[in-house]
Amino acid sequence: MRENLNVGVVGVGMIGQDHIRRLTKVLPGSAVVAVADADPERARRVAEDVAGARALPTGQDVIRDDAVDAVVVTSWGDTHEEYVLAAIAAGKSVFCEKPLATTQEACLRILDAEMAHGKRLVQVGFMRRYDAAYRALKEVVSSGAIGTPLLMHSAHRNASVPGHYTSDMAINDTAVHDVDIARWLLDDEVAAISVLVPRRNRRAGDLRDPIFILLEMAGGALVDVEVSVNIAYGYDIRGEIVGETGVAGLAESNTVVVKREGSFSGRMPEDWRERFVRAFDAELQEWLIAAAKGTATGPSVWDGYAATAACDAALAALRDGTRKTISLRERPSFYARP
Ligand code: ISE
Repeated sequence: MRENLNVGVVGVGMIGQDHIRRLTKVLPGSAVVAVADADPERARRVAEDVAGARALPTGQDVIRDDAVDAVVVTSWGDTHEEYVLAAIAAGKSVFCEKPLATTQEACLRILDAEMAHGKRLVQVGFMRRYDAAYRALKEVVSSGAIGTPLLMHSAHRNASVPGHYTSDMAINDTAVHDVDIARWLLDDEVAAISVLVPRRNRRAGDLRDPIFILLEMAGGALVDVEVSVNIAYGYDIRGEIVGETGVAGLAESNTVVVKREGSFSGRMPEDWRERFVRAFDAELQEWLIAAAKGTATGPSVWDGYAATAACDAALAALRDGTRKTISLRERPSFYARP
């Protein structure tokens, strides 16, 4: 097992730089030794700020570099397949930010490659599974305290989104988290999906915002997902599960309530980096531990495939307004439930 893991980072935008910060300043056991980005000048600037890191021309160069033991893929979603496949071919553990890939066909190519390799190498960045509040919610549901889950309500609210954000990203870059967390909390697969679009938020420009997604789980539970990406007041993640004998839901994420002048208030996170900062730390710490042993744990390629398959169906439902059924490949024992 490697004592100190040399990590290569492919894609040094917002999340890539945040992961470099946690790998070099927060978590023990690793060093960032190589970075690359579609913008070479940005890669050069980022490398300058990381002791011992080199900016290389391409993501492939980072993955192939002999000094790199393991790879973090934080590039554009459309490029994830190329880089994850290259890491598997190089036999290097890889942390891939969500989505695993932007189509289910691409996810299946990764799945076939990892199975051919013979052991897990890929962890997918579904960080909500490492969030203390979601872990507490799963504990309540798994304990049977509220009976069999019947419904789940999920709301995913961004205060705003960057200019490059598209209506499709509301599903395959944003709602993909809600799909994965519903699968994880309910321990079930999505069997069918419908998408409705209410009147547009006037702050949304050309984006279809908000959107309403209905997941029909294979076991019979229903999950409704609200995706609002111009909600203005803050970054607000809601989750509640309705069981036969009770309900369990995420509490407000603020740690302090201020009461003064006849009112009370609490702080809203600005964005996902603030709301899930501890969860991001925990997921990367788990990855480092497994990568030091030359493997991967946590959210798997199967989880990435199942979430993207649901998002593919949601995009199709968004386009023609009809309900879509989802039929996944039979789950291989290689990806058996833990
Ligand atoms: C972003 O990529 C994330 O993963 C965040 O968790 C999500 O809230 C945001 O909407 C996405 O764009």
